[in-house]
Amino acid sequence: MPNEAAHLFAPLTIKSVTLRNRIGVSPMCQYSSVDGTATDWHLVHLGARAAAGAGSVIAEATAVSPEGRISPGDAGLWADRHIEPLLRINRFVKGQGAVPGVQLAHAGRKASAARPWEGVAHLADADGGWPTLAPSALAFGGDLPKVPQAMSEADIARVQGDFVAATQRALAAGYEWLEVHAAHGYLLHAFLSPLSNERTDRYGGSFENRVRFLIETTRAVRAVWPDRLPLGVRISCSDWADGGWDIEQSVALARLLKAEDVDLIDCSSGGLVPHAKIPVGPGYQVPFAERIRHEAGIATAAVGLITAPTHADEIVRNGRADLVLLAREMLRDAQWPLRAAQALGQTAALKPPVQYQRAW
Ligand code: 531
Repeated sequence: MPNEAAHLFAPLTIKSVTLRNRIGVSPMCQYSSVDGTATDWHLVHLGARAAAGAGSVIAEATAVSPEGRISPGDAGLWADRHIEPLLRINRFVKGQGAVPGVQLAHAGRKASAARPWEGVAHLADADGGWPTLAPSALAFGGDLPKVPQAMSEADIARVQGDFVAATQRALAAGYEWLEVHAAHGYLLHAFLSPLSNERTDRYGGSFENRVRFLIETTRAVRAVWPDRLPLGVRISCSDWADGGWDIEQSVALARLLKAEDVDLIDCSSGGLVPHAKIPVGPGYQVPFAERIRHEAGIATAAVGLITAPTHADEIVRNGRADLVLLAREMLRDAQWPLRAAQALGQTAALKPPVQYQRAW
């Protein structure tokens, strides 16, 4: 556990990787890849935020297989052709002093959907939709009514293999931080929650059975992701729904993931059912990060409606989380880290790029 005298601009070392500060760019879908391949958009989008001083820049949910995409525009690491364009981006990100990260994902029953600006709903087969997979044949509902196929043990083994292969490609693509996406109602989260997992085999029913798919997948990923590099897991700490997954189970899961040599839990919530009652507000998920950090003794990232530099700094100073991830705020203001350094009197800790220094 890093020392408690940390603040937003204190470095953070996990395994052999040091982040220059506690500010991370949260993985945010751009839906702008071409058959999974990154474009100039991604270079500019991620590169600009690295240049502006983020400690880590975590690339969007990146699918481990074509059917694991949320939309046809999702990023991918299911093929070797995906590597070179990402390597170019990651060399730039690293050259700007940020740690390049990626979130590996499988969208499960929420896959095969339109890009948000094209309607967000499940795609009809005629519009390029594809069959979806999940622990049980239960649809998410709402805009995502497709009933998924309940996965066989062979499907489970194949998808775990896809996560392993994507991890190996991520290493080749120059990433130094890997996050497994087990949140927001996607495949791995769907196995965790009793609201989406009605299996009667060893992957369903008890807590131990419902976490099995994530634990097995994380173990397989850890085995090929170098020990010297940080591995994180994003979870939804609560489904915010009766009978669903909750923070108590999340603390127990975090302890199990720590035992698998996971270095950090990225604490989000929701996404499992359309009727979740989420008390959204500034830092509404920070209490989850704080509880897991103290009760499971593992580093955590806080995310969710964090916009003010003083709020982000307070989260770190009070030991509520080790890292603060900004999502939409980073879309509004790529220069947030530089502005935060000024606001917090930390301009000695973070300089603008030399090309921009005369402007700050
Ligand atoms: C927003 C979201 C947050 C929390 C629960 C559900 C959804 N994001 C999540 C993104 C995709 C776009 C919507 C991912 O996690 C990939």
